[in-house]
Amino acid sequence: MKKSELPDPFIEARKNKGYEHYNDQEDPVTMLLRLKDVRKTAKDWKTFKSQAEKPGRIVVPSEVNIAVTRQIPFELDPPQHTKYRALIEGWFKRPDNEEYRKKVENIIAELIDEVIKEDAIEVVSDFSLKLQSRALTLLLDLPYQEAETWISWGTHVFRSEDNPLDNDKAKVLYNYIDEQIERAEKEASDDLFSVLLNLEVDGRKFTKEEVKGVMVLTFAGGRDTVINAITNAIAYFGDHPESLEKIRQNPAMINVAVEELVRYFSPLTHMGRVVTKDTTVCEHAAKADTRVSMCWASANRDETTFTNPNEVDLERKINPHVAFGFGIHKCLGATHARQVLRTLLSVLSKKIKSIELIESEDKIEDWDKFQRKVGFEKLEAKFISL
Ligand code: EMZ
Repeated sequence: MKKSELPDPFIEARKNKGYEHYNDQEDPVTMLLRLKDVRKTAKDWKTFKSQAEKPGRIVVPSEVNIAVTRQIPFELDPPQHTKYRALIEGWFKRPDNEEYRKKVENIIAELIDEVIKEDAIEVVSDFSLKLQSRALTLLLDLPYQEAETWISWGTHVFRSEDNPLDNDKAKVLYNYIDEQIERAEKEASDDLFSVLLNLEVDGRKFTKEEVKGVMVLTFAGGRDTVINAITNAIAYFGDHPESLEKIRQNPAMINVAVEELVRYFSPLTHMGRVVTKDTTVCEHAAKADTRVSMCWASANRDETTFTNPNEVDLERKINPHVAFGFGIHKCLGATHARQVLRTLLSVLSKKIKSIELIESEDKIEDWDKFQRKVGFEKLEAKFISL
């Protein structure tokens, strides 16, 4: 098996039943595995709600034991969701702009120039974590230096090596956000903290808790997901130098190529919802107050929609993937993530001839019946310049 391959562990269960149970900290989840059911569930926010009583419950694995703040707009439903989303959406679309793209390009070019000089690097910590953190300074419009703090947090803001739900780690993020809110309160500037503090909802200013809710989502939602996507992309081009060459010859294919990589990688395996009334999904009874999850990773390999779903086809024509979610809650950070990945492909193709993959350790998620490779714990590689 090639290092960059991400096998589909859901294939049999998806074909046979369409769902499977996952026993998550005594709050079981029914994982929905087919694209059709995933979409239907995402659309029906009245039956499958995001606004759970306890914050953290729609995340799988559940974060109720570490979540002190409701993530906004992610853990709200209409009408609240609609209001908050409309207020902040414009800010999160800024990455779709030439000036922003240029800045992302500078960050990536500088990083690639750094790693080219090395004999070998560990991609997760020496490349992906740095790129995610540095690019995030653009999304938040904070000084570049701020990335150093975020790099020191490691790849996940709530997970550490020996603890999948690490309270101490969560506190580092929460305290940091509190401090930044205080800073922005004292001295207004142009960054996202200041912008949020000045927003108005229902005729009053955002509370600190609301600002915090948006910021926790911004830091947590796009952290390991983006890091895994970047590392997986490096592994992919390591295994497929011919694809890099193809992009070099035809950069116009980059947008389509990124959608295919995101489909194949599906960096967020699934997202949960709380069932509001007794119902059925996929001919399976779903009781009120239990949880279901929409398994994006499985849906994105659904053979009834995608031809050769387990192959990466960088020119795939029909690609209605749900890697960024679906419906009213679809990923707020997707514009930024796409810009980072598109620019990464562009700069790589201009500067790099090939990437030699040396050693690796897979990152495997454990969902009881399914073991899913989502990326790498470690990936040692050498970048070879053109
Ligand atoms: C939550 C989630 C959001 C969660 C869109 O995804 O991402 C996870 O990585 C976080 O742990 O808290 O933000």
